[in-house]
Amino acid sequence: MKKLVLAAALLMLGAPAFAADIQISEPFMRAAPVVGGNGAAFLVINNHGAADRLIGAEAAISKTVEIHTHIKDGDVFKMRKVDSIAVPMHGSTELKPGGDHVMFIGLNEALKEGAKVPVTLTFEKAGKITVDVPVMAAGAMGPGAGGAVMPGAGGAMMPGAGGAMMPGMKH
Ligand SMILES: [Cu+2]
Repeated sequence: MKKLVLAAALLMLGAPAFAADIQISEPFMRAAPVVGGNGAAFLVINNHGAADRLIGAEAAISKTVEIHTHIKDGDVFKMRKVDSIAVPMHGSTELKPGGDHVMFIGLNEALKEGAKVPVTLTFEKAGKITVDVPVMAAGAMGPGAGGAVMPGAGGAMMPGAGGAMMPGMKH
């Protein structure tokens, strides 16, 4: 029943019917003060249809947008670009800090807390879905956490890395 209501709502908004199977919830990204730096967005992909895959993302806020995951290399978590993220049939996939995320490389502008950033996600079957992603505090762990900031996680810099953010801390 919930699915039917959602589908009807999307149709009224003029969204393509085929995108109704995919629903995005709890999107957020972290404030990032440095133009030319990096940002990351996190969200939950809910799939009410057949298995699908997130295959790309676009946004005007940065020169490059990639889909990233974290891999454990010894004791260190490192980010790595991936071609796609699987979304199971009638299941959900969570993009969250420390795991999968949408990565914005080379920000055209600073990401200020309180702003909303349109991000277009491309799915193999459902096509393109644009989400307004709210910018939360640096180090925020998500909307469900009440905007709680992980101590020491906001804007940690890796010494000698030319100002690069420490991947494990940033995401
Ligand atoms: Cu990343």
